[in-house]
Amino acid sequence: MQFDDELLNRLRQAKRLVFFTGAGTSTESGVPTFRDEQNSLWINFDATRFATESGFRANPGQVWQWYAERRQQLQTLSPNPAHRVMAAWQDKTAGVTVITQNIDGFHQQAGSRDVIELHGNITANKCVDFGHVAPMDVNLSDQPPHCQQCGSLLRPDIVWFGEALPAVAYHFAEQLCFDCEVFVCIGCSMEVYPAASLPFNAARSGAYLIQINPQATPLDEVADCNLYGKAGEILPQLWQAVWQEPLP
Ligand code: BV8
Repeated sequence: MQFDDELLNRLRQAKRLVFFTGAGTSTESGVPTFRDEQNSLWINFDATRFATESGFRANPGQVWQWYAERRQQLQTLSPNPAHRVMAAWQDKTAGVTVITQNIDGFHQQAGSRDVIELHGNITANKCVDFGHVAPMDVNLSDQPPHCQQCGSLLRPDIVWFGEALPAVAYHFAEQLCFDCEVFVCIGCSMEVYPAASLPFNAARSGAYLIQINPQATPLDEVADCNLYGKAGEILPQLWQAVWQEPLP
């Protein structure tokens, strides 16, 4: 893939760079997306039953089991070159932050140190009544375990539909949109708010906005550069074009 000089210079000279990622970043790791192909999660599972608090309360065993199966699947998968390029970039640019909608933890596994998880992490649990954080080694039995502090049911500590995003995480993410010089949006359908507002905020604040996605999205018309293709293929090529050296 050919990249234009302005794109390469912007990435070389940036002091503050944000990678904003969605499910498309993990597609090449084997993780299903949510909306864009026949095996996507919300095409095969009703999000109102599996990704809302009311759905969990109506059928806690079914929802707990569904997330247990997703956790088990993720344990057999691993980060792909897209995650590894973003991790390597933090040793080239002083201020690199990953803001992710993903809950798979692959950015941290790949070595990214500054990661903001807007929608939580699938390995974490909390209780449904008071949000008491549960120990990581909780028995992931078939039925949801009970909170050791209040006895209510445990649930995945992730953001379901109709739930607020973690306030501190979202505040820092919003601030980064105003401060960064380059904002790279990777594998996002731009359909889920308020996270999807962040790339638009960055563009309005004067950041150079790059989008990597095989499909067009609502962000196309405001991006300074749309790179149509797979993140796991484009990012290693972009690394080579910017730094003129192989990916570590
Ligand atoms: C909230 C966790 C209010 C669970 C998820 C306006 C403002 C605020 C809210 C709303 C609003 N309008 C509507 C809402 C409500 C709702 C919403 O946005 N609904 C949409 C669907 C219309 N938002 C909410 O409910 C949010 N909460 O607003 O609360 C509030 C406020 C205060 C106090 C109380 C309440 C919560 C949203 C989070 C929901 N949680 N998941 C789980 O994972 O099980 S949603 C899910 O969507 C994931 O989190 C995911 O990250 C997110 C976004 O999806 P994408 O990551 O973009 O993935 P998708 O499959 O859609 O697209 C994949 C893309 O990758 C595609 O473009 C594809 O082309 C591309 N791709 C594919 N392969 C590759 C690739 N790209 C690169 N390389 C490849 N190889």
